[in-house]
Parts: sequence; structure tokens; C-alpha cells
Amino acid sequence: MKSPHETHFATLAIHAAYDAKQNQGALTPPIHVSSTYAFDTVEQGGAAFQGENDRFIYARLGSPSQQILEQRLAQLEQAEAALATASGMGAITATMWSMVKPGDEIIADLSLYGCTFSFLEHGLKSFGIKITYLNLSDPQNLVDHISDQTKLVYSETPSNPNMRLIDIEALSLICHQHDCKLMIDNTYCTPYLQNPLTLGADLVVHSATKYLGGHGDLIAGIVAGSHADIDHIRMFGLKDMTGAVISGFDVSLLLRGLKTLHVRMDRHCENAQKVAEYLNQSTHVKHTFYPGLENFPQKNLAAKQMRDTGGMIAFELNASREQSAQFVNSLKMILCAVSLGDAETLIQHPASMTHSTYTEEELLAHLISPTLIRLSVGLEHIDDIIADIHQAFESVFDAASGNCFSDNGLAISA
Ligand code: 3LM
Repeated sequence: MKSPHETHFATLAIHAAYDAKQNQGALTPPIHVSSTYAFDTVEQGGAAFQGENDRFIYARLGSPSQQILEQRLAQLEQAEAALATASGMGAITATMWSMVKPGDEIIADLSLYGCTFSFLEHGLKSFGIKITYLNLSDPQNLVDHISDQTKLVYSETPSNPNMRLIDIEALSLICHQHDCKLMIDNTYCTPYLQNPLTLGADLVVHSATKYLGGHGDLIAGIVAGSHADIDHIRMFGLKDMTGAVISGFDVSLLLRGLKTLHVRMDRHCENAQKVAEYLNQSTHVKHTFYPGLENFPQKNLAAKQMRDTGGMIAFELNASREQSAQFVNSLKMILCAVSLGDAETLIQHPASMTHSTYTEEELLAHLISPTLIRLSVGLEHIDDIIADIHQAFESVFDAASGNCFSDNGLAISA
């Protein structure tokens, strides 16, 4: 096999770090249920604890199939190493616990997944870590604020739930003028659409629960970065602080999901582009936030750092909060559910659901409109997705006002 960087993404997602022929021809690596691993001698065990050999010790530190998953994901993210965890929050918390100590500062973007915000605001802050939220879409805000106290800059791009982007390369250059690491949550893009480490980030995390797994049947997380950082996160953040180890069964499901990631993502992107265009020209929609739209404010940045524009859309209706809820409740096929990146199209109202840990003031301060709706466009037929949105609009808004949609070439009956 060619070196990882010469092999295409699709091939790596299916083959990297595993050779069926070395495993009696089994295409799927086994699920390891062993909690502990035997040594030949005390000396060999001691050397394993010192990191002087690569023997497995105990399942909280890793297992053979988990190692395949980690090496495969490291190759997909073009990282030296990766660590799999029990959840996306397990990856975020193990990483942050490992990177800062009391008195240090973390600068985070204004818009974050609700539980990440909660961990920073209600968790790390109470342990003496200074947390500062900045609008990192403008790198100058980081230049103006960063200091020797700042040890970590953290952002999602696109952000959950409002689809703001940050310029990974620009922020990494600023961080590296200080003794500071840039950590990017790449959940919305997956390594298929964006590789933060190649753009200068030091650490990349994922909720693997989402597109990486892809079928809504597992909870898992990933962090990727340098050997030194990943070893430290494994041996301290995961082993001692969180203990959030991934189960062998979820390793297996995740390896299976990864095999079709590129195929699924292509269709997610294609469907989302059409849904975004449909929403964008509807008189019922005030704003549609999707990087593939001509009127998306950060379209050029998306083109610079993303290979395609993803499966997530945020939008606001020309309607009250009650009507927005009525719209979601009127959908028939599209499911009202948190999470994202599944085959099913999922819709949710962040202010009531994923971001309900925010007060009304915090929502506004963090640029999350209380009427924003989040859509994870799935893999159903595009006409059926749009038809469902269309019928929900009709049921909420006055049908007597006629067909509010211009002809977009999609077969929608009024
Ligand atoms: C959600 N998000 O519906 P887990 N980073 C990002 C995420 O979106 C998430 C995590 C990390 C949602 C989950 S809300 C109760 C359901 C960008 C999760 C955390 O620990 O694997 O859930 O990942 O937006």
C-alpha cells in the first residue's frame, strides 16, 4: 500500500490500519471485550506502563480494535495520532483537562455546542480557568486579546447551531506567536470536508456520534493531534480525569460507519445545497445560513478551507417563536430530534433543546437567535425532504396567499 498521504480518502476510510489477511481473512476486526491484558513477565508489564513497549495494558487505555480505529482516523485527519473516547464531550473534556491548569485562559468562539459552553462556563471556570468568549470570525479580536496566559483557543467551524465560520489558518498563526494551541471541533465537516491540522490547528475533536458513525446508533468522540499531545490526553485526561473510554461495540460500529463516510457526505452536501436554495427563496424564511449559498457572508472562507459545504443548515422564519415551533411540529417525515449527521433528516429548535443551558441573555450574547431552527439534512430523496418542508409551511402560513415559492425546478405541487 502507498504511504497514507498518497492514498485517497475513500480508500483510507475502508482499509487504513487493518489488513484482513493478517487476521484470518476477517474483513471486520473483532470486538474486544477484554478489560485487561496479560504480560509475559513483570518486567514486560513495567515497561508497558513506562511506555517502553506497545503492549496493551487495560481497556481504559486502549484495545487492539480501538487502535485500528484511532490509526484510521489519524490518517483521515492527517494527524500523527488520535484517541477514541466514549462521546464527543469525552474527547473535549479529556483534551481541555489535559491542556490547562488553574490561572490559564481558554479563549473560545462565541457560538458553541450547548454542552461545550456549559463545561467551560459551569465546569472549568469554577476550577480557576479563565474563560473568554470572543467573536473569532474576526481574527483581529484574537490579536487584541491573546496573552501569555492564553493556553488554548477553541472553536467549531461551522459553529453549532448558527453556521458561523472561523479562519483556521489565520487563528493558528496568531496562536503560534504565543505559547498557545488551537483546538478545532470538526464535527460539522468531518475530515472528508475539512482538515484543521493541515490548516495549522494543533488539536481536532469530533463528536463521532454524528457523521462519522452516521447511523444514529452510537455515542463516541475523537481527538487527533501530535503524538505527544495525544499520549498526554490518553494517559492523563482520559485515564485519570474522565475515564470516558469507548466500548468495543462502539468501536466496531464506528469502523463500519467510516467505510461509507465519503459516499454519505457527498449526498448530505448535495441534498443540503438544494434544501438551502429552496429555503433561501421562500418568502416564509427571513435568513438561511448555509455556506453553499451565494448570499452566505463567509462564502469565500468556506471555499478556502472546506472541500464542500456540508449537510447542516440554520434558518429563521418570518414568523413568531410560536409559529416556528408550529412549523417544526407540522413536519411529517422530518423528525424533531437533537443530534445530526444521520441518514434521517433531523430538525430542532436550539433555544429550547441543544442550547437550553443558555439564558435568554446568553443566547443573544452568543449570537444564537431564539427563533433559529437547525436542520440536519439527511439522505432521503431530495423531493421528499422539500415536499415535507413545503407542506409544513402551507399548514402554518395562510394557504390562501397562494404558492409563495418561485420555480426552483424541483417537483413540488402547491
Ligand atoms: C447536538 N451535539 O444535537 P457527544 N461537538 C459538537 C456537537 O454537536 C456535539 C458534541 C460536540 C448534539 C448532541 S444535544 C443533547 C445532542 C459540535 C453534540 C458532543 O458527546 O458525542 O454528544 O458530542 O448538537
